[in-house]
Amino acid sequence: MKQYHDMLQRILSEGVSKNDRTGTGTSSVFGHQAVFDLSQGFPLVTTKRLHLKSIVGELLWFLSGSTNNNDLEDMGVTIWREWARPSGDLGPIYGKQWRSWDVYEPAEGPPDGVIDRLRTLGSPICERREFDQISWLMDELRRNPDSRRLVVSAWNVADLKGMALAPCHCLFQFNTEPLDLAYRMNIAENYVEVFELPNECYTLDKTAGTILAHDALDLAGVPRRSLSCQLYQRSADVFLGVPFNIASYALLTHMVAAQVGMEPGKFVHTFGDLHLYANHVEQATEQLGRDFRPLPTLWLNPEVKDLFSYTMDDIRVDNYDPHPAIRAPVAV
Ligand code: THF
Repeated sequence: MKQYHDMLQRILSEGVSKNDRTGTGTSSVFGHQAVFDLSQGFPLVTTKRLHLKSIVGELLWFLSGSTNNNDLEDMGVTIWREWARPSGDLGPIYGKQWRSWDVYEPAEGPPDGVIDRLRTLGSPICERREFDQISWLMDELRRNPDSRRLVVSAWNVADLKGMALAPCHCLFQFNTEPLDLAYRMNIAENYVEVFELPNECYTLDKTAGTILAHDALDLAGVPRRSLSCQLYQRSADVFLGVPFNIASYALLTHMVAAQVGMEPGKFVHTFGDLHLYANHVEQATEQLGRDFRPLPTLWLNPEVKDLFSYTMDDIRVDNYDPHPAIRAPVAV
C-alpha cells in the first residue's frame, strides 16, 4: 500500500494549513489520485490494523438503503454514532440516495379527471417515485457493459440540507473492459472450483499455447470482462477515513464484479480536499516509519446470487497480518 503512504507523505511535505468545519485544523492538498490494482491483493492498509467489521458493516448498511445509525449499531459498528440524532436518524445520506433517490414526475392522474381539473386551474401536480441507482447499475452492467454512464451519485443537491453530513464520497463510476484470452487463462485457476473446469486439461492447454487452448477448452465461467471503479471523494480524512474508504469501494467492486460475472480490475481513488487533521500528525508519522506487509486476499461466498443478499459471514479477508492499530480522535 505504497499509494497510501504516498498520500500521507505528500500532505506532510506539500500540505497547506486550512481551518475547517470542525475547528480542528488540517494540512491539505487539493487534487490527488491513487490507483489500486485489485488483482494484486485486497487493498487493506497493513501498516496499522483496520477494523474490518466496521468497513464491511458500513457497506452492507449503505447497500440496505438504511440511513439510521441504529441499524448500523445492531451490527456492532459505531463509526457513525457522533453524527446521529437521538432517534438514530442521519437524514437522507448514502443509503437513501443509492437505493431510493426521490424523483418527482408530472402525475398521469387518476381516471376520474381530478388531476386534469387541477391542472386546468394552474396547479402543477407531481408524483413522487423512487429510483434505485444500485439496481439500475447492476442491470445496466449486464445490458450495456460499454456504457460510459455507469454512475451512482450520493450528491443530491436538493437533499443536502437534511443530511447529518454532506456526502464525502459523492460519486462513483464503473467501467468494464474485455479481457484478452491469455489473461483469462491465467485467472481460470481461480474459477476451477466454482465452475468445475477440467483441471488437468486446463494445465495441459496452458503450456500448449493460447489459441490451441481456446479451441480445445471451453473457458465458459471464466469472466470475459474486467470491472473497474473510480470514486470521486470531495473531502477525505486521510488518517481515519481514507483507509476505510479504499477498502469499502474495493469490496464493493469485488461484490459487483462477482454478481455480474466479471473480474475485479482497478479501484481508482480521486480526491478533492485530501487532508490530515492537526491532531493526527504524530500518528501519521509513526505509521510512515513502519514497513509494508503483503496484502491480504478477499473471499466472497460464491453461493450468494444477489448483491443485496451478502451478510457479514459471506465476506472474509484471509492472510491479514498488519502492524498494531494506532488510535486517533475523530473530528466531528
Ligand atoms: N468524519 C471525519 N472527520 N472523518 C471521517 O473519516 C469520516 N467518515 C465518515 C463520516 N464522517 C467522517 C465516518 N467514517 C472512523 C472511521 C471511519 C469513519 C468514522 C470514524 C474511526 O474512528 N476509525 C478508527 C476505529 C473505528 C472502529 O472500527 O471502531 C480507526 O482507528 O480506524 C469518512 O467516510
